[in-house]
Amino acid sequence: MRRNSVLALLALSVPATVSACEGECIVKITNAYVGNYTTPVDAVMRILAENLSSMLPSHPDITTATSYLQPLLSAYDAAAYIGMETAVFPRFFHGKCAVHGADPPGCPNPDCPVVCGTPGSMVHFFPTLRYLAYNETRARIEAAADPEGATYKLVEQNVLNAANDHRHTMRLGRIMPRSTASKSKTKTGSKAMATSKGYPGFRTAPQAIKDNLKALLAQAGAMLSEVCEDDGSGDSASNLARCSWETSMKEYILTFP
Ligand SMILES: *[C@@H]1O[C@H](CO)[C@@H](O)[C@H](O)[C@H]1NC(C)=O
Ligand SMILES: *[C@@H]1O[C@H](CO)[C@@H](O)[C@H](O)[C@H]1NC(C)=O
Ligand SMILES: CC(=O)N[C@H]1CO[C@H](CO)[C@@H](O)[C@@H]1O
Repeated sequence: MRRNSVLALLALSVPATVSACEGECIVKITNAYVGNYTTPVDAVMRILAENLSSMLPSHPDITTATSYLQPLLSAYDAAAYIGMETAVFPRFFHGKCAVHGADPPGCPNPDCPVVCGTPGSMVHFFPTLRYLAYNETRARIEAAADPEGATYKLVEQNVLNAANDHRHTMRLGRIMPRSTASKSKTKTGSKAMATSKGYPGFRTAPQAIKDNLKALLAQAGAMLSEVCEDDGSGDSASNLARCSWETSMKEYILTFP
């Protein structure tokens, strides 16, 4: 189905006047990048969940820890498409290549050395395209993890609720064994009760958890950088080895007229 429509589009387009990447071309290339980024973004979520789990006294499993982080992923998902489209197209790859009505040599396809909104130009400036997509994804993740934002507050509330539930469970857990405990265990039980009653952590723990969560989420952008192997060289040809998808992306881009 999809293949047919691409072929139909190719057949319909007149090669003499190659259009800039517009409409379906923009939508599909944007979707391809957002789609490819689901893997590294999920990897970041997993690292965050693992860290979060080790930070919480209950050490929840990864699925549970991920559920606390769900608002983060939802915020990213909601912003990913429009953010990517804006970062790649209006901001950089826009317009036709023709200068005074004539296409410069090598333009528009398949390797157009002029920055313009054609598939050929996107292929020629692939390292820039790759970097724009990465930078945008990183900015979206960082925005979602911003401690001043509404998303962050939701995650924080989930985490504090989890920590609170755990404290209640622990309290019950300590009372129960004591009531059924043999005499030899009573001493330990009483000690545990005394500790939990005057538990200094009851007041300080939420603040410590808040601080740890803040430090953790501040690392989200850096985690994507590690997952993608961002070496800090921006749009250089060798950068972002793990978030490049160079061969398949170039092929895909050139399926557009
Ligand atoms: C990277 O993303 C930030 C935040 O969206 C933006 O301000 C900046 O211009 C971007 N840099 C590039 C090179 O696109
Ligand atoms: C997150 O976990 C990784 C390994 O699991 C560890 O190296 C890193 O220090 C942790 N980061 C934070 C901010 O807790
Ligand atoms: C790893 C991955 O998701 N690669 C895909 C990136 O996008 C292109 C174009 O849609 C696909 O062909 C790749 O399979």
